[in-house]
Amino acid sequence: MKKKIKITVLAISILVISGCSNANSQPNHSMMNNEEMDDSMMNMDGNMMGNRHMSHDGVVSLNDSTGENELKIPAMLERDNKEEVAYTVRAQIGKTEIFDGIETNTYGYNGTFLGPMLRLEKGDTVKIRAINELDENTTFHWHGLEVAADADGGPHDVIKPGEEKIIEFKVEQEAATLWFHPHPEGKTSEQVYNGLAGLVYIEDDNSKSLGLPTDYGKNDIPLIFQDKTFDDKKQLNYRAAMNDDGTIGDTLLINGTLNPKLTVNKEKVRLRLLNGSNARNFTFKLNTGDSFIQIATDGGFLNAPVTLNEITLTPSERAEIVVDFSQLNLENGLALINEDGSVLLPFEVSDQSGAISRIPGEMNDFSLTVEEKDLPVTKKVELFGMMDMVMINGKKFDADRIDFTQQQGVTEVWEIYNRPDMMGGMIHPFHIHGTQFKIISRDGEEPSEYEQGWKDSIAVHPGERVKIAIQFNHKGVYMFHCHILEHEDNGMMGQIEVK
Ligand SMILES: [Cu+2]
Repeated sequence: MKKKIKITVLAISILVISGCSNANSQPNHSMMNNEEMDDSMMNMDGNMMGNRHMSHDGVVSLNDSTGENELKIPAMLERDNKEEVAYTVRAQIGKTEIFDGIETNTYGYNGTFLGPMLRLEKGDTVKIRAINELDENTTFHWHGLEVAADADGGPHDVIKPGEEKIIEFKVEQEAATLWFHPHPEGKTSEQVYNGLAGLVYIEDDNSKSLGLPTDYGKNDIPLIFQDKTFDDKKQLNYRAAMNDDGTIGDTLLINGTLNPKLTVNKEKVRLRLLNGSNARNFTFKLNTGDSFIQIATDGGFLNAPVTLNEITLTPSERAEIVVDFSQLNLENGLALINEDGSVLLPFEVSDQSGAISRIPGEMNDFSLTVEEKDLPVTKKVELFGMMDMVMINGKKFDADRIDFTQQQGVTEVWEIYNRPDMMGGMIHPFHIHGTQFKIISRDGEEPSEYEQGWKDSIAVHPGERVKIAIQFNHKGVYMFHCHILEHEDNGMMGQIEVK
């Protein structure tokens, strides 16, 4: 009897720690590896285990934002000089006052927490002096940028403590909201969790001529969503919070702001959403049930605006949406909320009418051609596993192994399959470096309108087969991996050499 009670307590604590969850939305495995799972299933009262993943109680909810702090807007990074597009980016250790009067140990770029926004233009030749002022190895990865592999900042591009590297590339892709973060082998999750993440905006003639809201920080707002667990000293104790299946926290920070609110005018406001979490999925909606307009995916504008009531972003995915505060009923308060109702970002709407902007009916010329649709599948990726037993095509990452090769400039079709396990499986957000791809189909069906645009990360649901058309414009060895950062660090990553 005593043993049984102990096991039940264990099972409950596992439930509490990791949370069970909806297979459609959240990481949902507990803190056991395969063998432990098998053992405990045999030892345990079947009822408990049997219910574990049937229950859709969800992972730990986020605390509602009280809205007591105005949202911080990342500074736009100044160029080093006027003559060339040169920037200096330092990875630093610091202390940040996230909670009033308390210093939290954090990492940041050119500051103590998170990083600045780099605004690049299509056609720019960019030079970045990347300096590692941490006391551990790091890399500078430009997520979503179509650059040569030696500029991409994958695990091979280690910069040691106290060292620096000049990174050069030409911006050849269209306007988009991208980001940068570290990518050292086995340490990505901890470094991102501690605060290393920044934004890259690309603008081009099209983005500047569309008439969309473009006043940075006023009606063009970046929103980096990250969930954290703070210990009783209000520290980010990654080792204590860490879950091999994806570290989830109860405390939301947006742009590093605790309990944020956003003050806006009665105008159209563009929100550039980035899920910068280690593992949490977000489904964004307005508390009033009102719709909003999506205008962009990870890598560029949609051809036409899409009206949505909610949008789900898995880790590393972005979307740009426009909320028209001149058209909404503000009587009962307006907020961006998560799927489960938790308040992410309350809005305070001033009486000012704000700027005149518009959402044009035509924004881009993205297309999936008949030829691309008809191409045979030439690369198969099978995502499988959980916790630290995660693999791609049955293998864990090996820096010395090339998994695929592809010719530069040649489009191929990849099929990504998320093989479910006995627990039902979980979503894996699959990311490919150095390129933007097109979704051909999900389980044979045309993707929804809101995904008919450039993507560099895609949520692949348990049991789902996704086909994408993908081309690399540069050479070198690139990573492809699950963007649940603990899965990436646990080896759910492979390498493609573009020749
Ligand atoms: Cu994964």
